[in-house]
Amino acid sequence: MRKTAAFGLALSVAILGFPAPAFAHGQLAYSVPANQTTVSTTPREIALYFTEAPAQSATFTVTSPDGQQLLSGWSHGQPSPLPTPAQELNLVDGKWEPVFYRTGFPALLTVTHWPVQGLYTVSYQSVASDGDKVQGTIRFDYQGPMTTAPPAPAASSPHASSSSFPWWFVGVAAILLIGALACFAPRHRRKKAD
Ligand SMILES: [Cu+2]
Repeated sequence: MRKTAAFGLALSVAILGFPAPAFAHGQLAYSVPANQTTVSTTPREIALYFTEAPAQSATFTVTSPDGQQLLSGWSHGQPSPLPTPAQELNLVDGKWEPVFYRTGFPALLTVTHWPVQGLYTVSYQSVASDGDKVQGTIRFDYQGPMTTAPPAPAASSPHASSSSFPWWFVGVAAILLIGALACFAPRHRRKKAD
């Protein structure tokens, strides 16, 4: 009897102290490539599907078997149906009720290149909308062709920089500045004349 009580206490401490992933929200439900699989193609990106859209502040890494960082950026993708519903638990009137999520909200991670074959590690770190920690790691075995790194974004490549830099913003800022100067300058002069 005492043993059972002790076990029950230990169990509740374990549950309270170390919440299982199912107790947390906004978790990873699915990925392409999937965890613990072998990849023989050359994906341009890795898709991580969460049960809610990952926070803008989420961070990701893609690490090659030899430790190279290969993430060049990420974006939110189109929500799409999960192949199998993901279960999370919601506390309803003091009871944990299972909730099934059928839609995945992806983070699309762009990979610079695939320098070697072997075990790649993808990690994610975010915070769910209710404050739950969202973090974990997936691994897959890349057996596709090795690809080379794209040319480094050099300063001698004005084309690349002009396409991403919002020059229109500079134009708008300049117009606003000129407008502001035009408004303030005469008043200042008049005051001085007085
Ligand atoms: Cu939660």
